Amino acid sequence: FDPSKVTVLFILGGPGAGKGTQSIHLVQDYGFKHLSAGDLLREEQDREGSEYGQMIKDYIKDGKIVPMEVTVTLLKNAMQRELDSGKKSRFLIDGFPRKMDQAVFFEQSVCPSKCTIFLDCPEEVMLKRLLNRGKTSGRSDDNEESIKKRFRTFVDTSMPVVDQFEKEDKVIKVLATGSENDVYERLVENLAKRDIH
Ligand code: UP5
Ligand code: MG
Repeated sequence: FDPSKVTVLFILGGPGAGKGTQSIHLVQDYGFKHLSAGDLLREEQDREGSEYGQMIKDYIKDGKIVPMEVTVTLLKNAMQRELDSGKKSRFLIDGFPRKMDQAVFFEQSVCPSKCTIFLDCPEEVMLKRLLNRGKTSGRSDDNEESIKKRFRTFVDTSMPVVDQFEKEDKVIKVLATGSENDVYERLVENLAKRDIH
């Protein structure tokens, strides 16, 4: 996609940092199309006849990162559908890229990102939120064992992506503790500083 016509922002942060929650606000106020990589994978997992269903299921339960060919294809198709329908051309991509090679591949073969919102949240806060959500979410990875694995994967594999973008001065870092509204207020302030409206 042509970066003069299409805008891509990533929103990253550990499991339970509030990516999905804050994305809802950003969609309302900034007119983004929200694409959650995790949601797209869960949809594909449940799609009848998907050749990747079982693999996605196993990876998610184990907190491991699904091979990027699958995720990038899902994202690219979702972007194309949105553009074809003549709707939005500003995309907020949630929970992707989670590994350095995915970041490089996406920016080279799909579209370079404008910047990355990083929701910075301590593990004990995220753990509490996820266990709480787990009571009703039905997500196969909202249990203590899977959550611990997701935390490890985040620290070992996904955090280096944020560090790399930070070196390129492309990260908007926001403290993600406190109430949903507290976080959103900080986020709006920081976006304004970067001239994102
Ligand atoms: N909540 C949110 N903000 C709050 C606040 N300020 N105060 C109090 N409560 C707050 O929030 C989580 C919970 O906390 C909710 O109940 C919310 O109400 C509450 P949410 O906004 O859902 O947080 P989010 O960061 O989106 O957490 P999520 O669990 O979605 O993060 P993950 O990164 O773990 O999940 P994702 O769906 O992105 O990925 C799942 C799996 O898919 C990965 O582990 C991986 O296996 C796979 N995957 C890939 O392989 N590749 C990808 O590119 C993407 C995913
Ligand atoms: Mg999410």
